[in-house]
Amino acid sequence: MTSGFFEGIEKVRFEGVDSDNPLAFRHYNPDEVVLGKRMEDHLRFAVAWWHTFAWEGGDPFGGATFERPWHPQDDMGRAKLKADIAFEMFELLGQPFFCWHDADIRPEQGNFADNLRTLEEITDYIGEKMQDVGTKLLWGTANMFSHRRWMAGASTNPDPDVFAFAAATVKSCMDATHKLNGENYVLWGGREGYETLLNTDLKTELDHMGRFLNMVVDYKHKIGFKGTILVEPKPQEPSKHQYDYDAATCIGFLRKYGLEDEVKLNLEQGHAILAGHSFEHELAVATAEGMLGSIDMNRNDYQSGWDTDQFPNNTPEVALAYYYVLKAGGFTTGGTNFDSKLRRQSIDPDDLIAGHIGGMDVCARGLKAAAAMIEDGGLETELTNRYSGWETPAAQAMLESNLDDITARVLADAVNPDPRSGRQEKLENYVNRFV
Ligand code: XUL
Ligand code: CO
Repeated sequence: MTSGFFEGIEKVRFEGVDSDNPLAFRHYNPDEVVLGKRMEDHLRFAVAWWHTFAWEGGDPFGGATFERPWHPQDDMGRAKLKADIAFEMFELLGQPFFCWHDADIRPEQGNFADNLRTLEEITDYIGEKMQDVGTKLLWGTANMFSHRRWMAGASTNPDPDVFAFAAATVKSCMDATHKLNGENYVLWGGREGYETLLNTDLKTELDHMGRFLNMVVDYKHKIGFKGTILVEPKPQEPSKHQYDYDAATCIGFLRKYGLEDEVKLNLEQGHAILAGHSFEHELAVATAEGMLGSIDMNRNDYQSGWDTDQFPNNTPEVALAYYYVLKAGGFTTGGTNFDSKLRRQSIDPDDLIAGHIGGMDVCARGLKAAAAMIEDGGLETELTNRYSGWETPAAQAMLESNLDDITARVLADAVNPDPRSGRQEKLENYVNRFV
């Protein structure tokens, strides 16, 4: 028996581009083979419990608009109802994965012992539903930003007791993720940053964060968790400045604390935009370092300046994102999480379904365009041509030489290079042929 929340909505099916059914897939066909692999296995879609089920529709000027049957979220009975309805939605959409924060799935109890007890109870309950429905856990994570205890940070908090509470919380969430066969464990530094440098010892806080992450990695090995540990860059919000600013900053941090072989990145489109980058920039930085883990494919409003977490709807952008994912060899443990929330006026149950359908369709189109570009090979050929001068033995030898010898050769051969076109417009036109 279902809860009736999605009454009248049928299982969403692929009907192709000519369908006018608003609740059908036009592009996402899980079984369609793209570059030798099923689309579902390329994209590895996940629903984010936080934004889809826990967010109530509030903003700084007004409270909840959604008024779901599982609100208010302060009671275990309603936490279970929320799980029931979540799995009804996974089934309707054919979602292969989902993601959670501890605070999304169980009510906050105000103390660690009761948080632990209720987390164990709800994750056992969710584990049974996973058996029935077949939706798997892409990642689990700890919410160390909502409760007031975290207001000055978790592992970076000046109070060692908050560091301790954070360590115990992450251990409990890693245990729960491991129990549910999660494929990754995420740490987004929600309040790991500062509001003002006037009260912040930046070096101490970063050292504590590095030590904390090392403990997380040690614990992963201790319990035999085979998934990937991921950190998620974001430049600001909720803190004025977040330590995990962007992919490059995270990579530098991981190297400094000896974690570069243990931790990868969960990159989010909206966070890239907030950092003043394109999403493909963040993906290219991570893949250049072999550190691409997973993605949160929620888009940011380009005019807002804050994190709007909308479902993706820009195919050309998404195509370039998957181009880098495919070039990196595709996802291993990672996937495409929609860390997206409805707009607060979208209060109907079928808005939830439509949001995910739209996101999945745009990603499917993007993936197909990216695959076509890979198959055509045009961008790769351009790159090879552009850097072909470096293929000569003389050019390679220069990299092993020194400024004196190079200068001598520049003088002897009267080296005087002719500038060459970067061909950007031609390349943009090329990409537009595929999207
Ligand atoms: C916050 C955000 C989080 C992380 C997990 O901006 O994106 O949902 O993905 O904590
Ligand atoms: Co996210």
